[in-house]
Amino acid sequence: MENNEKKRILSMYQCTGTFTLGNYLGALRNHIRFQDEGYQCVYALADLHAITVRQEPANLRKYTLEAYAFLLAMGLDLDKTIFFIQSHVPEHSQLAWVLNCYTQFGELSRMTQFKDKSAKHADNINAGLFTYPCLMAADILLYQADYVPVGADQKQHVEIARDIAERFNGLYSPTFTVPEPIIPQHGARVMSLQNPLSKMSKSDENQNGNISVLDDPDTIMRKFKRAVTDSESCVRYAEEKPGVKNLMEIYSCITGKAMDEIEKEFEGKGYGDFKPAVAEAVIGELRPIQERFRELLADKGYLRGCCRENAEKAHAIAQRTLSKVMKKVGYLPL
Ligand code: AQP
Repeated sequence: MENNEKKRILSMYQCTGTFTLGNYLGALRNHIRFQDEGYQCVYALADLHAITVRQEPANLRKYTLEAYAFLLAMGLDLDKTIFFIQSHVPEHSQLAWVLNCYTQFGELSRMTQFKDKSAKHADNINAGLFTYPCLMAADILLYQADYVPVGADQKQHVEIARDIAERFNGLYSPTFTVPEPIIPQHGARVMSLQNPLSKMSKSDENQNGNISVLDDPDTIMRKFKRAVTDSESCVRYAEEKPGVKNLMEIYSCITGKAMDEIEKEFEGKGYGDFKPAVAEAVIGELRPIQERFRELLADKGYLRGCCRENAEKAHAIAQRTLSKVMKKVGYLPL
């Protein structure tokens, strides 16, 4: 049941690979908490966005179902949160087209993610990559979302969604809620274990740099043991020690310990003790989720049922917004 009194939070995740520890600690874990903090959460897997970069079809299907099961395994509660797959709700593509026509070429040209991604995928600078922010605006505006939790890299996309909403509301009459970006308080930015100056990413070519949330304990231990640190061998939180700083942030995020507590815990000990301790904390955090994930993934019928039911719930909300929009732009009703 839709609860009109609760503020609505919208978030979507790309299913272009297995989630990393960065996605988990920086976003997913915090976002799931919103469902118990008095918000109505509408979450989705952004498979329409995913194909702005070429995907292997079988992998996209696999990653989508796995990501769906993973969020449920983490505790996403379908009685409180609507959780669906973007391509199952056609209103996203429909509204995106309309919003394309209310967004200027110049605005889209200024998006830093477009510049970054087109530099990274120079052989496939497709129109979808360019108009991605219009689809993202549609994702948000369809649900009349009040808040969108974002990392700093996505803030520009929420701003353009706000601009598009205000423009449309101004041209016609109030149609869309103008969304606010929120940066969750406990959102750690997890860096690559091999290059602690760049963020941990699903698409990192060096798989030793990222921890996948489905990595087994031995792999997690091995990756942490190989993590790039420095020659000082002292567990100290400092900007000039980005590798150690990153490991301390991961450890702190999981154990809840403050930096000075961690420094004290490892006083007189070197990285040979610290790195396995971080690995153990991560393994312990992920173990119960991985177990639940495997049970859920074995029950594809249940997962498909959840996808269908939630797509219907999402569609019911999205359709209301889309029909208002169609009426306002002057489309002849069927
Ligand atoms: N390293 C990170 N630290 C903290 N937060 C992170 N997020 C991503 N990486 C880190 C946050 O995760 C959420 C979901 O992200 P996404 O799946 O939509 O895509 P992304 O940000 O593009 O993640 P990746 O892993 O870097 O994917 P690729 O490699 O495909 O580009 C977002 O809230 C994001 O901030």
